[in-house]
Amino acid sequence: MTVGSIGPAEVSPIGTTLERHLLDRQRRMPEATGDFTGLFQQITLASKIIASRVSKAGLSGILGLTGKTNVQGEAVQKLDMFANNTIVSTVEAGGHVCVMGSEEIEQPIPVPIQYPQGKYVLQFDPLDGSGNIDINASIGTIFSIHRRISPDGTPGTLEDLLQPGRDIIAAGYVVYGSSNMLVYSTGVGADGFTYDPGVGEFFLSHPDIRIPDRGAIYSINEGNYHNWDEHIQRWVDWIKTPNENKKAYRLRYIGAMVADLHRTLLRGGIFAYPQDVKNRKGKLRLLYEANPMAFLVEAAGGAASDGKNRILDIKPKELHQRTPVFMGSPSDVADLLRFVGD
Ligand code: P6P
Repeated sequence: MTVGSIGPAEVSPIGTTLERHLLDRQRRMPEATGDFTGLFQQITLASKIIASRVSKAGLSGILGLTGKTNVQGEAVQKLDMFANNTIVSTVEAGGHVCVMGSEEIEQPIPVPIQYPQGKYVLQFDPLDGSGNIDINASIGTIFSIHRRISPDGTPGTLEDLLQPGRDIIAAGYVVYGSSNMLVYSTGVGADGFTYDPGVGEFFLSHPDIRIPDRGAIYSINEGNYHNWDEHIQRWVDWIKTPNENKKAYRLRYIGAMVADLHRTLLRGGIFAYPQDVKNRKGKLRLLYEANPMAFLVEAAGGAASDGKNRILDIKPKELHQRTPVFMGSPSDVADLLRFVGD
């Protein structure tokens, strides 16, 4: 087989890079202009830069690489702002987006007028779970892409950002862990790519991820038990109690939504961050945490609810609004809803 003749259906001898996967997808869409592929490549580049800096974060106390002044005496941004600025500067010049929304920035992020105002809208949590950095636990980047609804060629608007999750055209995350993985979906199925730092590329390692119908793990911060509503307390008491119909579920909680949901996608089970007396609307953000992760979970065959409604059906009202989150294996989410619905 000569390398040049490999078609999309054949497996390349070097494995399938993310770029190859995106180009194969583009070739299957005659109307594709390459804008989506270009935007995705910019996001991927930003994630590689972030991964490189995150891997050195542990040196900050020694080399002043993070959050202090570095060896040249330059002020160095905190990692989450570094991640935010890396994504913004990598994407804005590409001409594929008209506006961005970030957990780190209060207002919509406009694309400078010297750049084309593209047809897409990008929202992201640049470094989810950044509290885990100091203990070298997993963190991640979460993103979602919508099409703009404001007139083409004009600066993007807040309304472009306040679209429901069901209108997302693609979403993904990068988890910076024992290995760095990127998982994305354009709506049907989710594909996982593992980063090879020696090559500097993501390679397809988890094609067509499908979440099990039921798992054996529940993921929730039980330290909030006494702050929860009674029906959540009853659900947690039930899920960890064995009976004649079920074993006790095991508790796993990494403290970074992207990592807990990555495990949930691969192993099944349920991730929950309910509302509580301190966070009556929940803690997690709808637009750049819950929506993209709900899009991915549903694309992999799972379910994602706020306890009453499908998360992707929520009509956003504010850029940083919060929502309760229950997502994972469909049967596990259905069990939870039986308690919440009581
Ligand atoms: P808690 C990280 O700070 C985060 O936003 C999510 O990634 C994570 O699931 C949650 O908060 C953890 O919150 O209150 O359990 O530390």
